[in-house]
Formats: sequence, C-alpha cells, structure tokens
Amino acid sequence: MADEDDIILSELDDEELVLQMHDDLYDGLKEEIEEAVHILIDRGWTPYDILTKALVAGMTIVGNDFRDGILFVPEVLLAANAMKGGMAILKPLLVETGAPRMGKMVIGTVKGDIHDIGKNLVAMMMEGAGFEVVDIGINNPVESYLEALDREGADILGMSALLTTTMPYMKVVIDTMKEKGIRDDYLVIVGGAPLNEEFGKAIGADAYCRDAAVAVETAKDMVARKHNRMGA
Ligand code: B12
Repeated sequence: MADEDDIILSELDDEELVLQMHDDLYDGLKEEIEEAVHILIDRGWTPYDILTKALVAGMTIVGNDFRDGILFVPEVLLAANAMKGGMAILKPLLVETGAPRMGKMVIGTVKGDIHDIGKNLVAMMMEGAGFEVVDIGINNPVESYLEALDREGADILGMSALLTTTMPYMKVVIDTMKEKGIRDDYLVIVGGAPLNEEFGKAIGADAYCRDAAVAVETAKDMVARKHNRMGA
C-alpha cells in the first residue's frame, strides 16, 4: 500500500484531490493543504469553491468526529491550523474583487470563546464583497466591541459564538448598546454553529446568518435598505 508520502497531489484529479484535502485537513497537514490549494487555484477553481468544497467541508468532518469523541482538542487545533494555512492563501483572492466600499464592519468572537475560523471566514468574505472589516479577534468583552465601533465609525457589528455557554453574551452586548442609546446606530449581525434565527431575534440582533455567504447577502441588503431609508 502506498503511504501518505507517496501521494503526489498534483497527479490526483480534482475529485480525488478534494477528498485527499479532507484527509489532510483531518490529519492537520498544513503544508499539504497549502500545496493543494495552490493546485486548485492553478486549475481554475474559484477561491469560494476551494473554501467551501475543500476546506469547510473538510472541517465539517473534523467537527463531527470531535463531537463524537473520536478527535480531541490537540488534533482539532492542528486541523484548524491547516485550515488557516489554506485560508491565508485564499484571502487576497477573495478580497481583490475591487468592489465599491459598502460600509464598515467590526467583527469579533464573544468573551469566553476562542473559536475564530468561522469569524475569519466571514471577515474575508465581507472584505471580498467590498466591506471594510475590522477584526477585533477572540474573547471580546462588551467594552472592546463598543470601543471598536466608536473608534472605527463602523456601520455594522458582527458577533461570533461557537459555544452554547458563550452565545448568551451577545445579548449582554446588545443590551449594553441599548442602555447607552446607541443600539440603532448599528446593524447587528450574529452567527456561529449553535445559533439560529430564533435566538437572533430573541437577543435583538438585526439578523442571524447561517454562513459567510448569507452574511454577505444580508449585510448588502441591510445596508441598501438603510441607505434608502435615509434617502427618503
Ligand atoms: C475547531 C474547533 C475548536 C478549536 C478552535 C480553533 C480556532 N482557532 O477556531 C479548538 C480546539 C481550540 C476548540 C476548543 C473548544 N471547543 Co471547539 N470546536 C471546533 C469545531 C470542530 C469546528 C469549528 C469551526 O471552525 N468550524 C468551521 C467554521 C467555518 O464554521 P463556523 O465556525 O460554524 O462558522 C460559520 C457559521 O457559523 C457562520 N458564522 C460564524 N461566526 C459568525 C459571525 C457572524 C457575524 C456571522 C454573520 C456568521 C458567522 O459563518 C461561518 C462561515 O460560514 C466545532 C464543531 C462544530 N461543528 O462547529 C467545535 C465545537 C464548537 N467546540 C466545542 C467545544 C465543547 C470546545 C471546548 C469547550 C472543548 C474543550 N473541552 O476544551 C473548547 C472551548 C474553547 C473556548 N473557550 O472557546 C463544541 C461546542 C458545544 C456546545 N454546544 O457548546 C463543538 C460544537 C464541538 C462539539 N460538538 O462538541 N474547538
């Protein structure tokens, strides 16, 4: 049997290569992921397809096995690191659309939560769609969000949470904005695997977005509606 070292990625056809990428992501092989991303770019794949079909699909498998206790934190960290290697290559390609500036978004993961892959993806896709994005990272208390919104003169606040224990913190941020009388100055969008539409409504967000593509569409839509309202 051929072992891993014998596989020459560039000799695989597209379908085999994508499956191999799922395996390599699972095994946390960053260099192999980076090489494969380059190969797919050279073969004319769009950055978005590489992101969704190879990287995000691979990470879903990792997620399922983490949930089922087959993989543990160290392995998942390696997979996340490999995923980030691939994303770093795609980022400039997703961003270089030259789209007109749509507005400015501050995005960050909430306090107590260090998951950042989904947030980073949303940030990249939003930049690609013409939004200016200020990423304030992970583990953000309410003060960091408010300070960044004010400092940056942002239009949109994006919050990410991947844990059922940290998602309620989004409400703390929105409630604080209400108390300070600034809630309606911003569009607030929220996301992360454990959230849903109902939760978004319940905490008073303007929208819950299932994934990065929906985030882009929703933000575009909301900004256009806001401009129309202001123009009327
Ligand atoms: C990778 C990962 C980790 C990595 C994180 C590395 C990193 N740099 O991000 C590490 C190993 C560090 C980790 C740690 C932990 N994790 Co974890 N982790 C995951 C895993 C496998 C994948 C998450 C991911 O990156 N997905 C890929 C991205 C692309 O998807 P996504 O994040 O959902 O983002 C998309 C959408 O949700 C949306 N979105 C996301 N954010 C935003 C924001 C906005 C504004 C919008 C509009 C949209 C949006 O768009 C994104 C792109 O399409 C998930 C499993 C899962 N199914 O989600 C568990 C998971 C989230 N983790 C879990 C747990 C329990 C933990 C730990 C507590 C484990 C432990 N015992 O220590 C710690 C917590 C650490 C902490 N305090 O945050 C649980 C949560 C369970 C729960 N119900 O709360 C999950 C669900 C696994 C499981 N089933 O048990 N984890």
